[in-house]
Amino acid sequence: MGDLNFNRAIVRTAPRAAVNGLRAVDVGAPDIDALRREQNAYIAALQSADVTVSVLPPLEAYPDSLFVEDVALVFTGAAILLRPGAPTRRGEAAEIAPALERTFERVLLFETGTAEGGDVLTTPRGVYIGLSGRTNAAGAEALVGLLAQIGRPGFVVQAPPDVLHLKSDCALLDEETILCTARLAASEPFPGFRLLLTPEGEEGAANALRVGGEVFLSDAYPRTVERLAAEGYAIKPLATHEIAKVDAGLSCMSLRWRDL
Ligand code: CIR
Repeated sequence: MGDLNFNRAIVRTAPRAAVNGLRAVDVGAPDIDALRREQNAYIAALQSADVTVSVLPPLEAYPDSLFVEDVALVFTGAAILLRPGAPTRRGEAAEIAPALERTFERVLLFETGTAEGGDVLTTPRGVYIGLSGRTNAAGAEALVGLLAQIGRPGFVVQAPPDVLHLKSDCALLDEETILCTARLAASEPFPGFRLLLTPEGEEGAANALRVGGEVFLSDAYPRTVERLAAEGYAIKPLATHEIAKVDAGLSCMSLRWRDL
């Protein structure tokens, strides 16, 4: 259960510059106060699931820096510092390095290609790395090598076209079940897992997050909430209206691991 049963998380307060965050389609800038309310509700939800949350200070030079998931991978006792594919986000890795050094016994450095944590689905059976516009083949290969050093098998898969990250389209729900969009499931990327598909038109719901006994799910997708509730999952609906304007969902805003 180590990959589901987190008890620690790192988040970073949204800078005012988050209104300039990267987005594929501009539907208007997020409202910074409302975005911060969404982030605060997310932090509170982690805390009520008994996760100890370290909050890093905002970085005004990096509009997307609240999406800490993309700059590192974290595991019990070890972290891997990544190299984001988005040029405007590359400097975020150096900014988070001191917090990782303080927290983890080992911090492995990533040297070749690019990879973002949004493309990495960690499961108890292995770590799935999605090739996307942000994670390239050289980066994925380098990551497989680094994961091997900490005893985790890595598998390279393809994220669907026109999707930001692999995890824009999937989330681990339990040891054997993945919430997945139909467009990702079509390439059969997760052999041996049971897939629960997001209803058509609710693809955005796939960026969910299992924390302890609950699944954090965007409140914008009622049919997915219903589907997962019918499968017996306890749902924690959270607002994502503002962060969705900068292409983010519920996994993006934290780095999560189990501290023994
Ligand atoms: C970006 O384009 O990098 C940000 N606006 C959104 C990052 C979302 N991160 C994630 O899904 N892990």
